[in-house]
Amino acid sequence: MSSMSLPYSKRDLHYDNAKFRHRSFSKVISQSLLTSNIRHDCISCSTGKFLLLLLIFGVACLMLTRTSPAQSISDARNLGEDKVTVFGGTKLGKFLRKPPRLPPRLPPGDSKSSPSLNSDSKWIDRQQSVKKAFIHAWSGYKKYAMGYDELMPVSQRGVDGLGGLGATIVDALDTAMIMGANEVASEASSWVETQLSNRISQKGQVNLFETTIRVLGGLLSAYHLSLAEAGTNNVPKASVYLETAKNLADRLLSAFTSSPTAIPFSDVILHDSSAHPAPGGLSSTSEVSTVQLEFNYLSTVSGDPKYSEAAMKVLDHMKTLPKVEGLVPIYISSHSGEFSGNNIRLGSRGDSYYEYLLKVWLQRRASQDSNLAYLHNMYEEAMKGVKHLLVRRSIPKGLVFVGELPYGPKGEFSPKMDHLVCFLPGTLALGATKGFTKEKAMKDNLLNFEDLENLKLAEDLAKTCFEMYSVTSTGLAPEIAYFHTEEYSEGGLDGGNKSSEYVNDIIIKHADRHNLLRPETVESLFVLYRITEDPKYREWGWQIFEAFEKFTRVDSGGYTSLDDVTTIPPNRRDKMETFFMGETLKYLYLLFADSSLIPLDKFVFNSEAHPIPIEGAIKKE
Ligand code: DMJ
Repeated sequence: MSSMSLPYSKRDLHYDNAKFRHRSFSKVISQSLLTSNIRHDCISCSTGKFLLLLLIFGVACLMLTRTSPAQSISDARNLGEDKVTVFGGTKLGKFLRKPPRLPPRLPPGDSKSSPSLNSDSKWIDRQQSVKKAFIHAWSGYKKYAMGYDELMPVSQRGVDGLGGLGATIVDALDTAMIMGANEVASEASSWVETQLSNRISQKGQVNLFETTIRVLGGLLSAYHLSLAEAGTNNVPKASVYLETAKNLADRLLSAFTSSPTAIPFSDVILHDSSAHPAPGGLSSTSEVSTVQLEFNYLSTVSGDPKYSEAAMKVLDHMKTLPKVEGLVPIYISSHSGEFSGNNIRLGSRGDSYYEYLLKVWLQRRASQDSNLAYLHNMYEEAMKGVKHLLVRRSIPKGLVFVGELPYGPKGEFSPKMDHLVCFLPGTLALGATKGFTKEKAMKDNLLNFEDLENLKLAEDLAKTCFEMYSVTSTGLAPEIAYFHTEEYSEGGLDGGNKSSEYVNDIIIKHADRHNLLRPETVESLFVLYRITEDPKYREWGWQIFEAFEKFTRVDSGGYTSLDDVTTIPPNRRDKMETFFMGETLKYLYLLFADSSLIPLDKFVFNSEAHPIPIEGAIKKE
């Protein structure tokens, strides 16, 4: 490849080593005792020994009496509708949480002078704003669309765009549980308990992928979280979630069993459990490879391997197919089992193939009986391919972006990047540290050169994804952006924010100016914040949240997608996608939460943001 296609040179890597000089509080105390003059003065006299003992006793007391973040939150806030109880304050917290990292509580007068307490309370406030937004979204859905898949908040009605399984309810349920939005959680859960099984046995055509990531994934997370919250294996609600999940998955399995190859059909008729290929027999590559986390977990908790076996055959088979430096075309035939066409991209129809290679490996890598190293190899090879073939820099300001190869590796490069590609910074960061903080991963020597390079790319791409928001008049990203390069430019198509440094780098075509309330950028900001602990990711997330509040909130209830993010006021599209409550608001809430809430070394988030426990990382169910 020419150097043009290798903007990601090794020279780009530089690390802020000062960050890794951080030492724990106890280490600081013990090291200063061992090394400073105080040691000589104190230890040589009995007053000194007494003082030393007093100091150690004091430190021990502080460590034992630190308040949990959840406790701090419930003390600090009372939102009225829902008493704020975050999972961390319940039994779930006891076994999911690492010791909280908040500082000890100071008397009221002192807290003003503490920058760390001030900044904690800023994030607690912001977290509560996200929770309020979630409750507002639910209030619109409940008023006008209860039982429908989605809310049309402007025309105040519901619509079934996903087969009629009340997808918003199931998508939102675990978010409500995580936020401690108790009223929403109880309304959503009673709908699931009383209505969903009937719907599943009566409804018609659903898409295997959409139903798996949203409905099956939502049920499985709710199952896990309700067991964890109760701290016991015998929770009636949890058994309903599990039974409903099995009922649904048993029907979805026909997509696998009806196909002549390992590649499942794309659609299932729920009421008769029949399955059908997409027109032309072509499935999206991302769809067939984005069901494994859910089917694997269902096998684990039901004790029946059939779900996992069917789903894992897809990846097993994909391992054997020819690829372009680990990259794959966006279509695959369920008739032949082969990829179709040459179109390679990490946006729509390609995206979560790469995401699940990593996450399925993370989910199962601790399990004794499976050797899934091939998934990690496929992931690593693909990321090398991304860096080699798809990553470039824009001009004039040098934003790093991921383009497409619509005609394969021999065809022309397209500097087009879907908003969907913004899942990639999060995935790259997760792949680099396996969910640990960068600090810990560095300290424990867990990062090889590839990991460091991927982490750097993750940070650069997260910036680009953020700039796709801040370059527009509304502060919201378009569905698709193009990047100005030596080979590609188009005038008069900027995002409208003339004060953005990147206004000449990002091109937004008229047809691509809509915003569907998508989660990918805030998802990546959340993962990058957890991993790097750099507060800029929280600030960026807050900026995005404020723009959602300003332009997409519908006063009567709910939030709406927009037609054009480059004009003010933007035309409203009249749809609240289920992933706004399932993903976007969940990731924003978690971005502002304590890092021990749904920790990344214990959970993988499915493609619809439903957390699924990593095998062996938390107690057996
Ligand atoms: C979600 O349904 C999932 O994240 C999916 O994998 C891709 N797109 C939407 C959200 O944008």
